[in-house]
Amino acid sequence: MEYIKNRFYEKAMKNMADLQKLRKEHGDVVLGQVTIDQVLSGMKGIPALLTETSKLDANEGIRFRGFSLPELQDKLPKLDEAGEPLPEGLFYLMMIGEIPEKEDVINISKDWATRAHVPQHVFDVIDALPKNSRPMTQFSTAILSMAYDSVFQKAYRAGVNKKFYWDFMYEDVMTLIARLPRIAAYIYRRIYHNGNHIEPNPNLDWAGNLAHMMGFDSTEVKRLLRLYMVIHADHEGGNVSAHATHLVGSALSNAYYAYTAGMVGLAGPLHGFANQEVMDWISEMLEQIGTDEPSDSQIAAYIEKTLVQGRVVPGYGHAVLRITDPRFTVQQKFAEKYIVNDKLINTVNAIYRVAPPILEATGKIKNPWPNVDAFSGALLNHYGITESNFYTVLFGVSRSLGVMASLVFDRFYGLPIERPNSQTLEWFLEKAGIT
Ligand code: AMX
Repeated sequence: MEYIKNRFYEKAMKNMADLQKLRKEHGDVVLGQVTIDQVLSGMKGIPALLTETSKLDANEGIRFRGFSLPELQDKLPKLDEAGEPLPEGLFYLMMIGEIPEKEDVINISKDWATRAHVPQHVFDVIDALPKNSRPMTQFSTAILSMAYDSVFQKAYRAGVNKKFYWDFMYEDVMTLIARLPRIAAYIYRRIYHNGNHIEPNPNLDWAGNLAHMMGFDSTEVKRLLRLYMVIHADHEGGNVSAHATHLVGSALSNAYYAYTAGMVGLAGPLHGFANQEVMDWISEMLEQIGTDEPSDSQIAAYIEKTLVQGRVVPGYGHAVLRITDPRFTVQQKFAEKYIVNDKLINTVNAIYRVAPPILEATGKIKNPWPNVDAFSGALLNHYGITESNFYTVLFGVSRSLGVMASLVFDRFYGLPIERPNSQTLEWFLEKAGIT
């Protein structure tokens, strides 16, 4: 679908003059001060990255090109009015900056369907790994194994002019995204369904096809995965998966390398793996209490115990947000709309009642409210996707939309190799006047 690429070019080109002006004429404008605390607390709050696709506000949550999640649920094209928006539409919005027409979304679906063929060696690589290796290990390894046919890499080696880098990057990005549902579903069926694989249906949308290939053909699961793929797609540029992708891409690594870097970051328990940790933590709690309908006071006691053990309560807290994550609320509303009396979802809601005041009372946790991962597992579980070890792969498939769109912008804007400055402890001590 050449016209989508052309639209991206036209829109992004309009920003180029501003960007060049910023660099040439306003490069010395001071953006703020950096404190020792900011550096030692993970560079929080330092404006250090240029990311177009979405912006996170601590007190409001994520906006994609200015649109909140509820606005997107209302405005992005859906297959039917009662359904959820197609993630293809969100990708268009992140790339072009405008809400697409339904036709644009269908065209992206078709484009991805034509690119979705996964080379046989990728399946061979997955099959060569032990079946019990973590799903994220299998996923990242599979992605990396596709790097050999990066068109960006080939063009670079052939000496293409740097002003065309973005064009080749766009091609890789579209192909990579297109292949992910097949790869994710292959890993899922390999691990949990004895390798009894399901072929893609090229007439389905990207998320619908993922549900289909995982073995779920109901309208309900397709609707859930469309929602899931939209809400996990992007969270501005500084989170670990987005930042790692961007950083590795800044060395002109190809999209497969850059996205793999993002995925191994997502696999960490403080980031995307938290969606599995939430499920493990709840299972442990229910097992120890001995009921699947715990009371608020039993949950409170278990949270206290977790804190005393020096562990985190997964699904709670955030590096930027200072409110209940709107991605949590969107899922909660989805459950209220479609699900009646699910015990696990009741427990998740009970934790939401109980946890924030306890976390707040510690005096050190900056955000006592739930994040996206506190709810997602319970929803998947309700619809029969019960294998929580797999959940971070689903997060990763979705996250490709944001980080890969950003990678095209990075190459379009010609952003340079990233190289912040590091200092020794002695230097910090001197700055603080301690030595
Ligand atoms: N349970 C217990 N302690 C927590 C906590 C939680 N949910 N959230 C934060 N804390 C602790 C931190 O570990 C830190 O302790 P320390 O001073 O002893 O090292 C202290 O509170 C201050 O941390 P913070 O500034 O509030 O958070 P942060 O920016 O350092 O970390 C996050 C943010 C998300 C990693 C943290 O809140 C956390 O570990 N949460 C649980 C894991 C989780 O849900 N991660 C998913 C986040 C969303 C995502 O990326 N998918």
